[in-house]
Amino acid sequence: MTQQTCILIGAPVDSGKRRRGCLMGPDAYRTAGLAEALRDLGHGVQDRGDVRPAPFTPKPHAKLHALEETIAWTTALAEAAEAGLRDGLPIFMGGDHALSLGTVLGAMRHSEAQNRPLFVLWLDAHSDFHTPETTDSGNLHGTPLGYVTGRPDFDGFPEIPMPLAQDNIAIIGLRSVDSAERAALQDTTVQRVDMREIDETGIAKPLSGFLERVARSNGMLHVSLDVDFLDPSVAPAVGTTVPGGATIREGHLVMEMLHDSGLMTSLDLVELNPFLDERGRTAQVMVDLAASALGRRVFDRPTRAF
Ligand code: 5AB
Ligand code: MN
Ligand code: MN
Ligand code: MN
Repeated sequence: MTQQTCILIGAPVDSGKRRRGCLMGPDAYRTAGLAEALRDLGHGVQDRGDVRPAPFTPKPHAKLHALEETIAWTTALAEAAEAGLRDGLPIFMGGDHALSLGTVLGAMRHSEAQNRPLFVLWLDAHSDFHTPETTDSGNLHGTPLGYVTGRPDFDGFPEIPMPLAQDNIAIIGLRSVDSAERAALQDTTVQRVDMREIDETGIAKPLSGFLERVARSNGMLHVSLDVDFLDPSVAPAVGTTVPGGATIREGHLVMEMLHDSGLMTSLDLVELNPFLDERGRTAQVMVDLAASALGRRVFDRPTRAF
Protein backbone atom coordinates (compact mmCIF):
# COMPACT_ATOMS: atom_id res chain seq x y z
CA MET A 1 0.00 0.00 0.00
CA THR A 2 1.25 3.48 -0.83
CA GLN A 3 2.22 5.46 2.24
CA GLN A 4 0.75 8.94 2.37
CA THR A 5 1.46 11.99 4.45
CA CYS A 6 -1.95 12.76 5.91
CA ILE A 7 -2.27 16.39 6.99
CA LEU A 8 -5.10 16.77 9.49
CA ILE A 9 -6.56 20.27 9.45
CA GLY A 10 -9.23 21.31 11.95
CA ALA A 11 -11.92 23.50 10.39
CA PRO A 12 -14.36 24.32 13.22
CA VAL A 13 -16.71 26.22 10.92
CA ASP A 14 -20.15 26.76 12.46
CA SER A 15 -21.28 29.77 10.41
CA GLY A 16 -22.89 27.89 7.51
CA LYS A 17 -26.24 27.43 9.24
CA ARG A 18 -28.11 28.49 12.37
CA ARG A 19 -27.99 25.33 14.48
CA ARG A 20 -24.75 25.34 16.44
CA GLY A 21 -22.38 22.53 17.34
CA CYS A 22 -20.22 21.67 14.30
CA LEU A 23 -17.41 23.73 15.84
CA MET A 24 -16.82 20.75 18.14
CA GLY A 25 -16.21 18.45 15.17
CA PRO A 26 -12.41 18.60 14.95
CA ASP A 27 -11.98 17.61 18.59
CA ALA A 28 -14.53 14.81 18.21
CA TYR A 29 -12.43 13.36 15.35
CA ARG A 30 -9.32 13.66 17.49
CA THR A 31 -11.09 11.97 20.40
CA ALA A 32 -12.39 9.20 18.15
CA GLY A 33 -8.78 8.48 17.12
CA LEU A 34 -8.52 9.62 13.50
CA ALA A 35 -4.75 10.21 13.67
CA GLU A 36 -4.14 6.85 15.36
CA ALA A 37 -6.30 4.99 12.82
CA LEU A 38 -4.29 6.45 9.94
CA ARG A 39 -0.94 5.78 11.65
CA ASP A 40 -1.99 2.15 12.20
CA LEU A 41 -2.30 1.89 8.42
CA GLY A 42 1.31 2.97 8.03
CA HIS A 43 0.70 6.55 6.96
CA GLY A 44 2.54 9.58 8.23
CA VAL A 45 0.15 11.88 10.10
CA GLN A 46 0.57 15.55 10.99
CA ASP A 47 -2.18 17.34 12.92
CA ARG A 48 -1.82 21.04 12.11
CA GLY A 49 -4.40 22.09 14.72
CA ASP A 50 -7.39 24.28 13.93
CA VAL A 51 -7.55 26.99 11.28
CA ARG A 52 -8.93 30.38 12.39
CA PRO A 53 -11.04 32.63 10.16
CA ALA A 54 -9.43 35.76 8.67
CA PRO A 55 -10.41 38.94 10.58
CA PHE A 56 -13.98 40.06 9.84
CA THR A 57 -16.68 42.48 10.98
CA PRO A 58 -20.12 40.89 11.26
CA LYS A 59 -23.01 42.81 9.69
CA PRO A 60 -26.71 42.05 9.94
CA HIS A 61 -28.15 40.76 6.68
CA ALA A 62 -31.80 40.36 5.76
CA LYS A 63 -31.48 36.75 4.61
CA LEU A 64 -27.97 35.36 4.73
CA HIS A 65 -26.72 33.96 8.03
CA ALA A 66 -23.17 34.94 9.12
CA LEU A 67 -22.04 36.06 5.65
CA GLU A 68 -18.89 37.92 6.76
CA GLU A 69 -17.74 35.10 9.01
CA THR A 70 -18.24 32.57 6.22
CA ILE A 71 -16.25 34.73 3.80
CA ALA A 72 -13.48 34.98 6.42
CA TRP A 73 -13.39 31.18 6.78
CA THR A 74 -13.32 30.78 3.01
CA THR A 75 -10.25 33.00 2.73
CA ALA A 76 -8.39 31.21 5.52
CA LEU A 77 -9.33 27.67 4.50
CA ALA A 78 -8.42 28.18 0.84
CA GLU A 79 -4.90 29.06 1.99
CA ALA A 80 -4.74 26.14 4.42
CA ALA A 81 -5.92 23.79 1.67
CA GLU A 82 -3.37 25.01 -0.83
CA ALA A 83 -0.56 24.62 1.72
CA GLY A 84 -1.84 21.20 2.82
CA LEU A 85 -1.97 19.94 -0.76
CA ARG A 86 1.62 20.99 -1.33
CA ASP A 87 2.73 18.87 1.62
CA GLY A 88 0.52 15.77 1.46
CA LEU A 89 -3.06 14.60 1.53
CA PRO A 90 -5.07 17.10 3.55
CA ILE A 91 -8.04 15.83 5.57
CA PHE A 92 -10.29 18.64 6.75
CA MET A 93 -12.02 17.87 10.01
CA GLY A 94 -15.20 19.97 9.98
CA GLY A 95 -17.05 21.98 10.69
CA ASP A 96 -20.18 22.45 8.62
CA HIS A 97 -20.22 22.20 4.82
CA ALA A 98 -19.53 25.95 4.38
CA LEU A 99 -15.90 24.95 4.96
CA SER A 100 -15.84 23.49 1.44
CA LEU A 101 -16.25 26.96 -0.04
CA GLY A 102 -12.63 27.35 1.07
CA THR A 103 -11.19 23.87 0.72
CA VAL A 104 -12.40 23.36 -2.85
CA LEU A 105 -11.19 26.85 -3.78
CA GLY A 106 -7.75 25.96 -2.39
CA ALA A 107 -7.79 22.67 -4.30
CA MET A 108 -8.71 24.57 -7.50
CA ARG A 109 -5.75 26.92 -7.05
CA HIS A 110 -3.42 24.01 -6.37
CA SER A 111 -4.57 21.95 -9.34
CA GLU A 112 -4.23 24.97 -11.60
CA ALA A 113 -0.63 25.40 -10.39
CA GLN A 114 -0.02 21.68 -11.05
CA ASN A 115 -1.63 21.97 -14.47
CA ARG A 116 -3.94 19.07 -13.66
CA PRO A 117 -7.75 19.18 -13.77
CA LEU A 118 -9.61 19.03 -10.47
CA PHE A 119 -12.52 16.65 -9.95
CA VAL A 120 -14.92 16.81 -6.98
CA LEU A 121 -16.91 13.92 -5.51
CA TRP A 122 -19.75 15.22 -3.31
CA LEU A 123 -21.23 12.55 -1.03
CA ASP A 124 -24.37 14.20 0.32
CA ALA A 125 -28.16 13.98 0.66
CA HIS A 126 -28.23 17.56 -0.65
CA SER A 127 -26.84 19.13 -3.80
CA ASP A 128 -25.46 22.30 -2.08
CA PHE A 129 -25.85 24.12 -5.42
CA HIS A 130 -27.57 27.29 -4.18
CA THR A 131 -26.34 30.84 -4.67
CA PRO A 132 -26.78 33.56 -2.02
CA GLU A 133 -29.76 34.67 -4.16
CA THR A 134 -31.52 31.33 -4.58
CA THR A 135 -31.18 30.00 -1.02
CA ASP A 136 -34.43 30.15 0.96
CA SER A 137 -32.86 29.27 4.31
CA GLY A 138 -30.00 31.78 4.02
CA ASN A 139 -27.67 29.00 5.23
CA LEU A 140 -24.45 29.12 3.27
CA HIS A 141 -23.59 25.45 3.87
CA GLY A 142 -26.07 24.87 1.04
CA THR A 143 -23.96 26.83 -1.49
CA PRO A 144 -20.40 25.46 -1.98
CA LEU A 145 -21.01 23.69 -5.29
CA GLY A 146 -22.76 26.82 -6.57
CA TYR A 147 -19.70 28.89 -5.64
CA VAL A 148 -16.97 26.72 -7.12
CA THR A 149 -18.84 26.25 -10.41
CA GLY A 150 -18.92 30.02 -10.83
CA ARG A 151 -22.62 30.68 -10.17
CA PRO A 152 -23.40 34.40 -9.61
CA ASP A 153 -23.98 36.57 -6.53
CA PHE A 154 -21.17 35.42 -4.27
CA ASP A 155 -20.34 39.08 -3.56
CA GLY A 156 -17.46 39.56 -1.13
CA PHE A 157 -16.12 36.01 -1.51
CA PRO A 158 -12.65 35.40 -2.97
CA GLU A 159 -12.62 35.42 -6.77
CA ILE A 160 -12.99 32.00 -8.40
CA PRO A 161 -9.92 31.62 -10.68
CA MET A 162 -11.48 29.33 -13.30
CA PRO A 163 -14.85 27.79 -12.48
CA LEU A 164 -14.77 24.08 -11.76
CA ALA A 165 -15.98 22.23 -14.86
CA GLN A 166 -19.45 20.73 -14.41
CA ASP A 167 -18.21 17.57 -16.12
CA ASN A 168 -15.74 17.10 -13.27
CA ILE A 169 -18.34 16.87 -10.50
CA ALA A 170 -20.36 13.91 -9.22
CA ILE A 171 -22.91 14.19 -6.43
CA ILE A 172 -23.85 10.83 -4.93
CA GLY A 173 -26.56 10.17 -2.34
CA LEU A 174 -29.13 12.77 -3.38
CA ARG A 175 -32.54 12.74 -1.74
CA SER A 176 -33.22 16.38 -0.81
CA VAL A 177 -32.84 18.97 -3.56
CA ASP A 178 -34.64 22.34 -3.44
CA SER A 179 -36.60 23.36 -6.54
CA ALA A 180 -34.23 26.24 -7.40
CA GLU A 181 -31.28 23.85 -7.19
CA ARG A 182 -33.06 21.25 -9.28
CA ALA A 183 -33.85 23.80 -11.98
CA ALA A 184 -30.25 25.01 -12.07
CA LEU A 185 -28.78 21.51 -12.04
CA GLN A 186 -31.01 20.42 -14.89
CA ASP A 187 -29.04 22.70 -17.20
CA THR A 188 -25.68 21.27 -16.17
CA THR A 189 -23.60 18.20 -16.89
CA VAL A 190 -22.94 17.56 -13.19
CA GLN A 191 -23.28 13.79 -12.60
CA ARG A 192 -26.20 13.41 -10.18
CA VAL A 193 -26.79 10.09 -8.49
CA ASP A 194 -29.87 9.88 -6.31
CA MET A 195 -30.88 7.14 -3.89
CA ARG A 196 -33.21 5.64 -6.48
CA GLU A 197 -30.33 5.08 -8.89
CA ILE A 198 -28.28 3.61 -6.06
CA ASP A 199 -31.14 1.22 -5.22
CA GLU A 200 -31.60 0.24 -8.85
CA THR A 201 -28.00 -0.18 -9.99
CA GLY A 202 -25.90 -0.21 -6.83
CA ILE A 203 -23.48 2.51 -5.79
CA ALA A 204 -20.37 0.98 -7.39
CA LYS A 205 -21.46 1.50 -10.99
CA PRO A 206 -21.92 5.27 -11.07
CA LEU A 207 -18.85 5.73 -8.86
CA SER A 208 -16.58 3.63 -11.05
CA GLY A 209 -17.76 5.55 -14.13
CA PHE A 210 -16.76 8.79 -12.44
CA LEU A 211 -13.40 7.44 -11.23
CA GLU A 212 -12.58 6.25 -14.73
CA ARG A 213 -13.10 9.79 -15.98
CA VAL A 214 -10.79 11.16 -13.26
CA ALA A 215 -8.12 8.59 -14.13
CA ARG A 216 -8.35 9.24 -17.89
CA SER A 217 -7.71 12.96 -17.32
CA ASN A 218 -4.90 12.43 -14.80
CA GLY A 219 -7.09 14.52 -12.49
CA MET A 220 -6.77 15.44 -8.86
CA LEU A 221 -9.76 14.37 -6.78
CA HIS A 222 -11.26 16.25 -3.86
CA VAL A 223 -13.82 14.21 -1.89
CA SER A 224 -16.37 15.96 0.31
CA LEU A 225 -18.15 13.61 2.72
CA ASP A 226 -21.24 15.09 4.39
CA VAL A 227 -22.44 13.07 7.41
CA ASP A 228 -25.97 13.22 6.01
CA PHE A 229 -24.88 11.11 3.00
CA LEU A 230 -25.38 8.28 5.47
CA ASP A 231 -28.73 7.20 6.83
CA PRO A 232 -29.56 8.95 10.12
CA SER A 233 -30.07 5.58 11.80
CA VAL A 234 -26.32 4.95 11.54
CA ALA A 235 -25.12 8.58 11.63
CA PRO A 236 -27.46 10.60 13.84
CA ALA A 237 -25.11 13.49 14.68
CA VAL A 238 -26.14 15.93 11.96
CA GLY A 239 -28.52 18.87 11.88
CA THR A 240 -30.04 18.13 8.49
CA THR A 241 -31.06 14.49 8.72
CA VAL A 242 -32.86 13.02 5.73
CA PRO A 243 -34.15 9.43 5.96
CA GLY A 244 -33.29 6.91 3.28
CA GLY A 245 -29.56 7.49 3.16
CA ALA A 246 -26.55 5.34 2.37
CA THR A 247 -25.86 2.32 4.54
CA ILE A 248 -22.63 1.64 6.39
CA ARG A 249 -21.86 -0.94 3.71
CA GLU A 250 -22.41 1.50 0.85
CA GLY A 251 -20.29 4.08 2.68
CA HIS A 252 -17.42 1.65 3.12
CA LEU A 253 -17.66 0.41 -0.45
CA VAL A 254 -17.31 3.97 -1.73
CA MET A 255 -14.30 4.58 0.50
CA GLU A 256 -12.63 1.29 -0.44
CA MET A 257 -13.12 2.00 -4.13
CA LEU A 258 -11.59 5.44 -3.62
CA HIS A 259 -8.60 3.82 -2.02
CA ASP A 260 -8.24 1.20 -4.76
CA SER A 261 -8.36 3.93 -7.37
CA GLY A 262 -5.42 5.78 -5.79
CA LEU A 263 -6.99 9.00 -7.05
CA MET A 264 -8.09 10.90 -3.94
CA THR A 265 -5.89 13.92 -3.22
CA SER A 266 -7.90 15.69 -0.48
CA LEU A 267 -10.85 14.90 1.80
CA ASP A 268 -13.46 16.92 3.75
CA LEU A 269 -15.30 15.37 6.69
CA VAL A 270 -18.22 17.73 7.21
CA GLU A 271 -21.41 18.42 9.12
CA LEU A 272 -20.65 16.29 12.18
CA ASN A 273 -22.43 17.92 15.11
CA PRO A 274 -21.07 16.19 18.25
CA PHE A 275 -23.76 17.93 20.34
CA LEU A 276 -26.30 15.66 18.60
CA ASP A 277 -24.25 12.46 18.76
CA GLU A 278 -24.96 9.31 20.75
CA ARG A 279 -21.88 8.28 22.72
CA GLY A 280 -19.60 9.30 19.83
CA ARG A 281 -20.96 6.75 17.38
CA THR A 282 -21.22 9.11 14.40
CA ALA A 283 -17.71 10.43 14.96
CA GLN A 284 -16.51 6.82 15.05
CA VAL A 285 -18.33 5.94 11.81
CA MET A 286 -16.71 8.91 10.08
CA VAL A 287 -13.26 7.90 11.36
CA ASP A 288 -13.85 4.34 10.13
CA LEU A 289 -14.87 5.65 6.69
CA ALA A 290 -11.78 7.85 6.49
CA ALA A 291 -9.65 4.83 7.43
CA SER A 292 -11.27 2.80 4.63
CA ALA A 293 -10.46 5.58 2.16
CA LEU A 294 -6.84 5.33 3.30
CA GLY A 295 -6.61 1.57 2.93
CA ARG A 296 -8.15 -0.18 5.92
CA ARG A 297 -9.34 -3.69 4.91
CA VAL A 298 -10.67 -6.75 6.66
CA PHE A 299 -8.81 -9.09 4.31
CA ASP A 300 -6.28 -8.37 1.62
CA ARG A 301 -7.60 -9.22 -1.78
CA PRO A 302 -6.22 -8.61 -5.22
CA THR A 303 -6.98 -5.04 -6.20
CA ARG A 304 -9.69 -4.96 -8.85
CA ALA A 305 -9.86 -2.41 -11.60
CA PHE A 306 -12.40 0.12 -10.30
B1 5AB B 1 -25.70 20.48 3.68
C1 5AB B 1 -31.24 23.22 2.16
N1 5AB B 1 -31.12 22.89 0.75
O1 5AB B 1 -30.37 25.29 1.37
C2 5AB B 1 -30.83 24.68 2.35
O2 5AB B 1 -26.02 19.78 4.91
C3 5AB B 1 -30.38 22.31 2.98
O3 5AB B 1 -24.29 20.91 3.70
C4 5AB B 1 -28.92 22.53 2.81
O4 5AB B 1 -25.78 19.51 2.57
C5 5AB B 1 -28.09 21.45 3.48
O5 5AB B 1 -30.95 25.19 3.47
C6 5AB B 1 -26.64 21.77 3.44
C7 5AB B 1 -32.67 23.04 2.59
MN1 MN C 1 -23.61 19.24 2.35
MN1 MN D 1 -26.17 17.53 3.32
MN1 MN E 1 -26.23 19.41 6.94
